[in-house]
Amino acid sequence: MPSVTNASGPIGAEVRGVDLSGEVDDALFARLRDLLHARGVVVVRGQHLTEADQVAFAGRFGSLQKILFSEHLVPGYPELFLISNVVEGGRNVGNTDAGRFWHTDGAYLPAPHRISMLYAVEVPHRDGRPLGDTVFTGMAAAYDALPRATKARIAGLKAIHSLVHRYETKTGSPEDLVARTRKYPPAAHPLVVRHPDTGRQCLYVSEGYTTGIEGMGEAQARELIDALCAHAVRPEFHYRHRWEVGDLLIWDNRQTLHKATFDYLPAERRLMRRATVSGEAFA
Ligand SMILES: O=C(O)CCC(=O)C(=O)O
Ligand SMILES: [Fe+2]
Repeated sequence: MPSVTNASGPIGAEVRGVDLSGEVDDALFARLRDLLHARGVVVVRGQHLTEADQVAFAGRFGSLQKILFSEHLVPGYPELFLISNVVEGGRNVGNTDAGRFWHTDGAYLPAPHRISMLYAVEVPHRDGRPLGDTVFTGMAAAYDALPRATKARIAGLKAIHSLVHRYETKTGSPEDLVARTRKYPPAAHPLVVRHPDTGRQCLYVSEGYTTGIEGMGEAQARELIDALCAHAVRPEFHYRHRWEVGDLLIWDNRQTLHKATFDYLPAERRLMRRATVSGEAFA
């Protein structure tokens, strides 16, 4: 039987004693899916997953996102890509840029990604401790903790999320990458979304992608976005994931933000394999 331990904050749970390689029975899948909805982030420890295992398990949650633009696809698996600092033959084997700022995956799309999952192949360590933690914040708890006046102020507002903006304003982005991001025009989503599975209200805003608020002047919108972002990333809403090789970390993009930690050196190898479940527009 799986053992499940909730993290101390509002999000995060750890599962041990299950094997997600090969066939995963319906009862176990339903249990993990329900846990993910309840806790926002779930780590299943101690896995040995092939690419095919990861694609099959991720596909139980819905249709998988073919990767939009990455040089770091896994040959033969268009639904997987690599996040890594490893260089082989003078070339990065994975994306080195993912998660430098608080964000939720695919917020710049009309139908943002529903669920993402990373499988840890290599994890850097120093003095026996893992490096490169991924930090999550719970957006249902963040919404609940807002002052009543703020909840009233933001009800019904829509925010603009832009990928283009992020790359255009970032120095050092290769021009061809900037050009490719222009294919994804900004998308508008409610500032407060109702989670389709839990029914909870979640704040939907991020440092990384949110650039404006519909019908609001730029300065005023910036001030509101910054205040909401600062509130959302307060430590009491966090789950900090400390990686072990063989972790499958699954998160629900509709109720969390996340950010990677770049505290490891180029020689300290980190290699993650990522699958993404497509989502739908918010109601
Ligand atoms: O590498 C990480 O810790 C997270 C990167 C990220 O933002 C993602 O995979 O969506
Ligand atoms: Fe991400």
